[in-house]
Amino acid sequence: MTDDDRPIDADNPADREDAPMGTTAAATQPDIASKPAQQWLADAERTDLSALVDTQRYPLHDADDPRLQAEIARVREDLDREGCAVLRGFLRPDALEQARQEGRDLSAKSYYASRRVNAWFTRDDATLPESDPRRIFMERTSGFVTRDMIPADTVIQQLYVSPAMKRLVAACLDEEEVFEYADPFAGLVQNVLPPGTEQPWHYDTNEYIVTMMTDIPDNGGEFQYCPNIRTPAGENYDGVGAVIRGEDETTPRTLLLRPGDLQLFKGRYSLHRVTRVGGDRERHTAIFAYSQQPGVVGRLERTRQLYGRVSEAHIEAEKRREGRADGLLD
Ligand SMILES: O=C(O)CCC(=O)C(=O)O
Repeated sequence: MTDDDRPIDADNPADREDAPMGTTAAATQPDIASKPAQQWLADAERTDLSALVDTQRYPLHDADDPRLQAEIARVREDLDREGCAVLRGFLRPDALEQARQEGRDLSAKSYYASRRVNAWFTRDDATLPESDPRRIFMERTSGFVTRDMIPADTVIQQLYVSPAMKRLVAACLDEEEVFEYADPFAGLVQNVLPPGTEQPWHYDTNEYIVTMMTDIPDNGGEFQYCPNIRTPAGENYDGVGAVIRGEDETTPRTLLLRPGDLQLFKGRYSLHRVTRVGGDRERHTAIFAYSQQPGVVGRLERTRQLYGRVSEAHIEAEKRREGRADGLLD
C-alpha cells in the first residue's frame, strides 16, 4: 500500500487538519527534529525551516512571535530610511557550511558574460558631453548559475520556495504576498564573482532584491550603495556622476556583509556596486527574486544577454507580450 492509498486516520498526527504544515513526515521519521538540511527537498508547502534558519532569532513558523515582529519592524524602518536592511546570522552555522560547499560545487556551471556598461545599461549617446555619467562605461563581468541548475536539495533552493520565506519577505516589504518567478532561470540565481571581477555602479530594474552571501572573498567584493541618490522626480546626474568618477567618496556606504546574512535591498533608486574581488577566492551570493504577481517570466533579449540562452517559457512569454497593444517598451 502506498502512502497515498492509506486511509485517513484521525489519531495519526500527520492526518489531522491542524497538523503544522511541512511536518507530516514526522509520523514516519521520529528523528525529524535533528534531520540535517541536506535530507530535505525544496517544497513549496514546507514552513518548518528550523534545519536551515536560526529560528531562535527568527521564528519564521510563528508570525505572531514578538521576536519576529520586532525584526520585521526594524527591517521596515531600515528599508524606509535607506533602502537596505540585513537580517544578521539568518542561516544556522551548519546550513551555512552546506550552502558554502554547494555554492562552490555549483560555480563550475557559471555562465560568464562581460561587457562595458554605464549605470543605466543604456547605449552610448554621442550627443551628450563626454563628462556626462551616461557616457561613463565600466567593465561588468557577471557569472550566474541559473535556477534550473540548482538542485532541489540545496539550501538556497529550499529557502527560495518555502512559504515561510515568502511570508517573511512580504512582511518586510509590507506586501500582502510575494510569489516565486515562473521564469525557469531567473527566480533564483547564484551570482559568482571570481577574483579580479566586479559589478560596477548600477541601478536595478526590480523594485527590490533579496540576497544572501554564501562565500566571501579574501578581500574586496564589498557591497557599496548610495541611498536614494536618484528619485522618481529626477536622475541627479551631477551627484551620480561625482560618485561614478570617484570624486565623491562620502556618499557611498559600505555594507559589512557576512556569509549567512540575509539582505533586502531596494536598488531602483540607490546606485550600488560590488567592488573588485581580490585574493584567490570567489564571492558567491544567492539572489532570491520574488514578485507581487505569480507567473513572471523575464524578457527574451535580457535573458539571452545575462544567461547566454533562453527557454521555451521565455519564447512563449515574449510572443504573448508582442500580442499586447499598449506599445510600451517593457
Ligand atoms: O551580489 C551582490 O551582493 C549584489 C549584486 C547586485 O548588485 C545586483 O544583483 O544588482
